[in-house]
Amino acid sequence: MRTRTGYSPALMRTLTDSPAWHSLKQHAEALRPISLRQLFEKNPDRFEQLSLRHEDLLVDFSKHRITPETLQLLCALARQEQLETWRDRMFGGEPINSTEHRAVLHVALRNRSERAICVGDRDVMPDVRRVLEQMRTFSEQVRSGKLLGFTGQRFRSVVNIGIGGSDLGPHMVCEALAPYQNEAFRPHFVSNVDGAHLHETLASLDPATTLFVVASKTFTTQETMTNAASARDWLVRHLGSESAVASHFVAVSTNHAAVQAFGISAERTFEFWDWVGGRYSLWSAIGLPISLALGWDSFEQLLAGAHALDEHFRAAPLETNLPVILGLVGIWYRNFLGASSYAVLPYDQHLHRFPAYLQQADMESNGKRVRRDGEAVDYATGPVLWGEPGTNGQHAFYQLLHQGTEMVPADFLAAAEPHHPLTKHHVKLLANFLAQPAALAFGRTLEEARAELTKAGLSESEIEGLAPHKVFPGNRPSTSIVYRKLTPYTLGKLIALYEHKIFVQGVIWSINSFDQWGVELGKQLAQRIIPELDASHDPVSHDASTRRLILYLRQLRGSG
Ligand code: G6Q
Repeated sequence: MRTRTGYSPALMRTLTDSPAWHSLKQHAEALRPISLRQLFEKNPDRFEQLSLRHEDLLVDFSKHRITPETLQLLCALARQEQLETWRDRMFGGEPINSTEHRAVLHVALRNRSERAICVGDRDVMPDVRRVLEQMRTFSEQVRSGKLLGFTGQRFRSVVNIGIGGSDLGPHMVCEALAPYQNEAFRPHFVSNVDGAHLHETLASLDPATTLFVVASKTFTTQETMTNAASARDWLVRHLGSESAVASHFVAVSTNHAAVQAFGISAERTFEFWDWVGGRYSLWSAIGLPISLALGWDSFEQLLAGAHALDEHFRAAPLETNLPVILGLVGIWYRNFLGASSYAVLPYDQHLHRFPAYLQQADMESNGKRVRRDGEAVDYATGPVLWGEPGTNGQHAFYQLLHQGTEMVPADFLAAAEPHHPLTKHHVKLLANFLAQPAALAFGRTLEEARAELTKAGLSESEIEGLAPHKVFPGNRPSTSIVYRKLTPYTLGKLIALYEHKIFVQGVIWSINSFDQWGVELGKQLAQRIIPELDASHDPVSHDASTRRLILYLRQLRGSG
């Protein structure tokens, strides 16, 4: 019997019962007592054997609690779970988002080759190229001043109104590539339904020179529709005419009818498709604020970088495949060494939104507890992802990374060359970027701590009291990622690297990384509560806690 999702229960066996899983469990037990210090002492070729390069991007896996054998066993797990087949199914446009019956084709959006990419028997590339051309023309017209606002003035700002996948990607990219922005034209992002976000953003803007992009795949999202309506009111109020909306608003959506009902014409609507997932959409017209703020060449370079990484992911053997190894190393910690969180620590101020962006990409994709076939998993899936730029984090949460009771595998990222002229700063930044992973990996023993305190002239009793606190257990794993400079091309590669890493892990865990049912329930409840906040009847249908909170809020707001 085949289920609705097309999987035959008779053929199914649990991942945790599989040969590759068992081998990894045994291997983990054997490796557990061996420290990174010992692994480095035993094998002087670790760096050569456990680091990978793609163009100028170097990824060093050698400070992980792994050996070359670990990678072989992890690759065997990937083969057992048919990673290559799943990868080809994604690139082949098959509906691998099974609960929504959709293809997953963000790779088509940045396909710079002549290769056709089909959904069913339809090549999607002509549509992709048509919308890219529409974006290019529009961005160039706005940036050059050919397209003007309602009062005949040049646009100076764009406000992207969107949330989640329609905000985090373009926002992160515009921040990451701020050195490519033009002073005369600035991007702004409004996502939160908290009126403070829109109110404070608009306060600094001139309506006559402000362009709004309403970015919403569905064009029904409560936050975005509320912000868009208030932004339209603000514009009409200041420019004195409803007709101003046509010149100052554009939309990015798959819902043409709702866009038209809002008052945005078909020519000012940028299309995308149901095979583009929200959190994978910055490469589509959702990237319009990027091309507006950074210019078309930069946007194309971003696509080109991602495409280069896609080609690597598609063709490189698993053993030398960057996203595959990054993903498998994550599986190693999550499933075999018990790590529950994962930190991304860019030593790159421009990447300050990167952890927040990856938080959505990773946690919304792999934060799932049932497999594709609907059965509950009996193993851990996506970890908690978090992070902040270095060196700021060093003066905050790194204490826990070094001496806490949790092991948190971390990715450290840094560029060899900065965009600014303050070279002395950059040397210090890089020194910290190198020092932290080394301190985490190799730590400081009790003997070393004692020796340091003796050298500092402390008494024997002072040394005994203090030395245990100065011990760093070490053996704490990290990946170091180095690139020449944070260009649009490099950023495209980095994002695609993480996207495919998430895909790899989803395949191993047999989960659908491309739906997000977990965001539904809270949304439905909020819709029910909206009228109740201003009503006078007792909201008895709620649990006792929610009911009393509603009543208290009504009282504080003066309506209860
Ligand atoms: C992303 C999610 C989610 C989505 C937002 C916005 O993968 O689906 O973050 O992007 O809820 O949705 P709309 O673009 O439809 O407004």
